[in-house]
Amino acid sequence: MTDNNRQMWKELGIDIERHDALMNALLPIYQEWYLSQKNRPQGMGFFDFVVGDIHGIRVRELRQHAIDGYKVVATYCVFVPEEIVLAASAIPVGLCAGAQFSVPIAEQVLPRDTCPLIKSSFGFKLGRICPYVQTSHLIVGETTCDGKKKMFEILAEHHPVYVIEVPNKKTSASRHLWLAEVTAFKEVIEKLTGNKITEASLTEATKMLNNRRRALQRLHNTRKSRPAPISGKDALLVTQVSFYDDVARCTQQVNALAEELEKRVAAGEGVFPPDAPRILVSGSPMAIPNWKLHHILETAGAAVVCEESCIGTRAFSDLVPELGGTVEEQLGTIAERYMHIHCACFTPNAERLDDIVRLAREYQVDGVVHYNLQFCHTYAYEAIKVEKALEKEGIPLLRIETDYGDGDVGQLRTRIDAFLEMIRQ
Ligand code: BJ8
Repeated sequence: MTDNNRQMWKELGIDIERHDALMNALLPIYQEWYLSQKNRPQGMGFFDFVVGDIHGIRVRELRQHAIDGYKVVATYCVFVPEEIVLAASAIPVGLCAGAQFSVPIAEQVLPRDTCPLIKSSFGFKLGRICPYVQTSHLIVGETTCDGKKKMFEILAEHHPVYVIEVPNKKTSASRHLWLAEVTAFKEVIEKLTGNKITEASLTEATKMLNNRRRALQRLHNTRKSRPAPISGKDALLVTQVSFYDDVARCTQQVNALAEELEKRVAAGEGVFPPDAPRILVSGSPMAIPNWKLHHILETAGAAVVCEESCIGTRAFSDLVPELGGTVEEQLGTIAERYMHIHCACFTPNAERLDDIVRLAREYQVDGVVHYNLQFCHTYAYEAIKVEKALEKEGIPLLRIETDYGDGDVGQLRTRIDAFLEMIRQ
């Protein structure tokens, strides 16, 4: 941690003592869980560097952007159309919400029986620990689940917040509401930035984000091979970093990594033995630095080869068709693309079940682990349907409900060991 960083954090109003405690907890875990992995691709060097200076260089870039008169827009959900943010020369940043560290701070205010993702994100702001939050001019929330939408009301007492209404169904009436919300969001962003979104700027932003999605698709395609050329932990990290790194730079780095992985696949090289049980993790998102489940699975001998999650396939599977047209026409195309994110907040949500079965086949998995953040009711209820869908296909499932703490690690290890043993037989 350089003196320059500390000075910047002070200027951002960060609670330095708490922040030091967070870094002192986080970086040794990264060292132990990530850097100790064998035969990692060289392309992970960039992502190690990003994590090593997680609150340094990128925050400095965002601050410079703000000093130059532009805006930074923070988000928590893949439903926020980043195309609109970029098209107004603002920078979208997906906020961290995956750390246990900020949960007790949030519990001073929020009900304890709230999902850890909500508590973690709120605690980062309340505790003044996250320089990304402090750098942002606006946090964009959504109405995807009850806990989040009520938390945003309280968060608005501490930071400028705007909430987008995400419908709960995928009917044509819901699509109309969603398009109206996307259009209203464009107006909010234009007002915030003072920049008019044009046909050209929206087209350009769409291309940039599609290129990042294509790069992520390319990387994740390599995980379909046996043996997998990259660990699940590393692949998860790449997706996590893609939420806050510069879009063009990240795209370039992901493509470089994907190229290396394609060579590994061609040479039949991997990071696990070819007979390691292949696992699809499906469910609640794993925001950075939530690596707990992947770490337990992979240190138990499994290979995590896919995440059906918003920090996974839901973030990059669908592109926005690059059709051009007027701003209104492009907003319509963008809105429709986002309606293909099969979040458990939708009812019914059969498309997610289809996706899980399809991904299980494409990635040649031996089993699925359904990952449920504690107190996340939408995913917990949907797990019942996931179980039935997978049973029909003869694909084994393990349902996990957990938080960000380490209190249940021993119990999780025992259950995961038994699940892998059952798969191996
Ligand atoms: S599109 S999954 S990123 S809402 S906060 S629903 S874990 S109780 S995060 Fe999500 Fe958008 Fe949907 Fe994806 Fe449950 Fe927690 Fe709510 Fe959560």
